[in-house]
Amino acid sequence: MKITSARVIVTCPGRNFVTLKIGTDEGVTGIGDATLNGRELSVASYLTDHVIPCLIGMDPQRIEDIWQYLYRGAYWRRGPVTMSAIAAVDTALWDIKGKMAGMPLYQLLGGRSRDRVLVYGHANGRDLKETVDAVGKYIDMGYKAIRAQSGIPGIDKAYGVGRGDMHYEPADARLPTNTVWDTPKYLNFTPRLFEKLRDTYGYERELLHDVHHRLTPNEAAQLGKALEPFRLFWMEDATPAENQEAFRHIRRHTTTPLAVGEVFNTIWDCKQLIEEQLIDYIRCTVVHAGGITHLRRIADLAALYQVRTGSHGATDNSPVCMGAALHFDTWVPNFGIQEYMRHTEETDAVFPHDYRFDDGFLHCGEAPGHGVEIDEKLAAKYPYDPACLPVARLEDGTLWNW
Ligand code: KDG
Ligand code: MG
Repeated sequence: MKITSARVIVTCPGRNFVTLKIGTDEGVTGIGDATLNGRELSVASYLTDHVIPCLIGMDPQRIEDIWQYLYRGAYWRRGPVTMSAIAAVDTALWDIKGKMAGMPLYQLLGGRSRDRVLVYGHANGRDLKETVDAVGKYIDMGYKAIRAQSGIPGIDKAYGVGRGDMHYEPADARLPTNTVWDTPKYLNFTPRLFEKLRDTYGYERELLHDVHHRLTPNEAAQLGKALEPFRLFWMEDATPAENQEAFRHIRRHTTTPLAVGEVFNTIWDCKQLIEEQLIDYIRCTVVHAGGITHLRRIADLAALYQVRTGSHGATDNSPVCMGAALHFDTWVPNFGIQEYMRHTEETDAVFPHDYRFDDGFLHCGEAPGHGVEIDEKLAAKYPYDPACLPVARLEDGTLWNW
């Protein structure tokens, strides 16, 4: 069997997505997500200019060997562009293998470990009241786990606050928008938000919160401690994790569960965090961490240390990534939770899929492969529309972590 074609499809049905489609001499095709929010065309070029010429003629059944070829063979390893490109190839090849076998992807991985996949949705509001109401709406929709983010008095454009009724989409302008960050205001406000949420809705639902890399290790330790009475499912990205050791300090001072990893690309980015049991959940997902083949290695390492998975599932991961992630979640023994930010109707129409939401859980489908396709005619109607993620600055103008 041979790969006879591979093409990159860039489309913007409300937001930008990059998809790799691989064709074979047996007529079976597979697709993989290659979207890197705000840097989409770099992955498109990496694939078109550097990867696709190597793929033509290769045997698509040799998923592991092709992964190693693209990782070791480039000499330049790791990084979000390389690993998203490798992920796209890997996802498309697992899709093809599933279709050849006539089996859904989770069966190829080892079969079901669970009947359904617990997901968390995103509730956000411009202020405390709006956020409390938004959490109520998610409870009404059946969600068992809800991430709460709120506008903060005195902070302009806080992370996680949507515009109107739109899904929260941070990549909103051709050049990065400026947002302002103020740690003391955030630290004063956030425990009050979760106190109010627990007073209003009790302790039955899981609540999550994303700090989005804004705090120092000691500030993160303070916040974790202050949130303990409100029993969060997790506190995410409390401090930037390039310095994995920083989590020792946070861990020593709080029992609030810690989640990290949406910006990680390889097992090396999380090795110390996992081996020293400095986190509870690892958030890598298919598209940014080298595909199913590599994500499985990360999850297996994590399982040794009772660290569970909590894959990134923002809208900038396309339905192709979500479909593949749900098969992974259905199999992976040390599953924790899956993030689920619903895509718009336009996006769902471009990427027909067989996964479905029911009562707080997602179910992957039974179609062979990962169960997601791309409607290329419809995709062509939505040309690429460059959009950047914002930057954050302190009130004195110092650049901070967005
Ligand atoms: O592209 C960046 C988003 O994916 C990110 O800001 C979303 O932090 C995020 C999350 O937890 O979903
Ligand atoms: Mg996050």
